[in-house]
Amino acid sequence: MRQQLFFSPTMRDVPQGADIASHQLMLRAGLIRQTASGVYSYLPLGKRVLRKVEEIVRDEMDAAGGQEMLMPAIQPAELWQESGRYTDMGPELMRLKDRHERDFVLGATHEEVITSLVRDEVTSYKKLPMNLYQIQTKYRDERRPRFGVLRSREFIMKDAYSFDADEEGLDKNYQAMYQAYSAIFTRCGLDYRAVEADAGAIGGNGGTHEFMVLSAIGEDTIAYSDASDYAANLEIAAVPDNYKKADPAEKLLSTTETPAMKTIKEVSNYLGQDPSKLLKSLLFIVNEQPVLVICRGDHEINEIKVANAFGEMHAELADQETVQQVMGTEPGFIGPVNAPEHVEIIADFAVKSLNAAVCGANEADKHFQNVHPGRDFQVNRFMDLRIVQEGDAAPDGKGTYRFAKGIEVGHVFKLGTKYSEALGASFLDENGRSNPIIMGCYGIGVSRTIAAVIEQNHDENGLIWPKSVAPFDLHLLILNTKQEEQVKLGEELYELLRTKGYDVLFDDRKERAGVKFKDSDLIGLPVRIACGKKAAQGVVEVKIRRGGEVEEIQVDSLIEYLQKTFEKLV
Ligand code: 9G3
Repeated sequence: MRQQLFFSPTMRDVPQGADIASHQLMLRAGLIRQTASGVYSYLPLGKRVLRKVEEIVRDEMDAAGGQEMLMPAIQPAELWQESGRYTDMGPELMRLKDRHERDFVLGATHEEVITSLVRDEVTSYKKLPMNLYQIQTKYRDERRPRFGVLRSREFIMKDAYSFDADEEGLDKNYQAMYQAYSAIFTRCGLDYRAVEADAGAIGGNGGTHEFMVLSAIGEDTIAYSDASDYAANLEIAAVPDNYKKADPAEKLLSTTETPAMKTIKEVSNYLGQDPSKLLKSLLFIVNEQPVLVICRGDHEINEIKVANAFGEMHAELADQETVQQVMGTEPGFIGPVNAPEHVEIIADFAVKSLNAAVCGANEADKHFQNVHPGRDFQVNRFMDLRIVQEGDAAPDGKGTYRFAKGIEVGHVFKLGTKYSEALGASFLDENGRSNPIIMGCYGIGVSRTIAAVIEQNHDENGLIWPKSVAPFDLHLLILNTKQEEQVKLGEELYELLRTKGYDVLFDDRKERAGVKFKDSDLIGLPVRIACGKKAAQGVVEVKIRRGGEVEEIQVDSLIEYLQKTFEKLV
């Protein structure tokens, strides 16, 4: 490709509003341009990278038994009404009406469409297992799109759906996808971890893993063990129940004036008690029922674990007046002692060991001291309810938790029969009995993967493409287009390299050498060949972008040098 006519406008300066490297570099190197907030055009350079990533995805998905297809982005609302998600999903689900005033959604995902397709076409166990996938544009109306294509409102996803007659079949498909994802992200040159995750908006009853690319700008926090390969999204990272039962109470329960002392910090300072001796009491509403959730004062309640404790998707904190109405006082003074009968009390495991704690007295400006969980109040269930902290014991009994930030690029779910039952996708088994099809679903953020690759592969001069996803293999430069011998050598090499199968970006522009070098470092192709002052002697300068090594190479040994170089290249 001759760069003179190639549509890849580069930018010298960091564009306003682009706060992370991948967003800045995708704009500056001419991969994308913003069309609207969270909506991007992929320019030819960006489209080439998309195609490289998609080809790796296709290769591994097909090898794992996936069958590629393509579903519509415009989906009839009826399907989402059948699954119940038309009302469940908020403004993030983009909705529209057609010319006949019929309701449609813009596809945020495709469980409804694929399940309705399969229910009409697959009715016998003989047609199972099946794994269908697509690479297609998704729409999610993010409230605050940011970080370029990392959190955009339109993005490219590979989404796959597996269909099995039984759980063993699902496990096999799940494992096949798990392996395929590991191969895909490895081939993209990514440093990633597969972590246990929360099912979130999809529901389903089985396991689920997220594939996280380690990056300081990642929005997710990974909690991993420093002595095993256990890793989980912080949202669901578990703590083991290795708290010993409390010693017997030594003192009687007593009431203390704590005027306007509401927060853990205020009460702890006022009473001179360490936060780990305090009880934090939060009133949640789950399934319209009030639940008092207790944890140690130095811990944080994990709302997702509270919801999961009741098999719900959401558990929200009660607002001030609900607390007043249910507990008889304001949030800062509620507690489990003498709590109203109908309020269920659940407590984090760590509460078990306290024997002289402090908690709200369910009266304004008063707290109890010397509270003993077994004596002064009953806990319906001790559970793992808190957000783990670095240093906590990892649940597999090996080592302790460390945290890292991650970018979610893949997510695999065991769906079970949630959608097949909701939409009536069943099959006749060998005994002629009808059963709901067992499903799994598996997503990769293809456009997000590009940004993740950039986050892990750039320096102060620009991009550093891993060879597997680079938009071109080589950058061939003529340093001075006024020098006849440089032009001649450049043209000859352009032909030669292409006949040898290299994908070449040929910088034939009438620009100064300095500009060409800067643009070449910015675009970040793996290897750069410059025809400069020594062109007449048949010598070119070759630079490896990663590491910056530069060598002068005789043209007649260039092909051999490139073959050896590409073998070693990441
Ligand atoms: C929606 C909207 C946003 C969503 C969803 C639905 C996330 C939604 C989860 C999934 C699950 C899997 C198939 C490929 C792999 C991921 N955000 N999820 O279902 F309507 Cl607005 O998408 N889907």
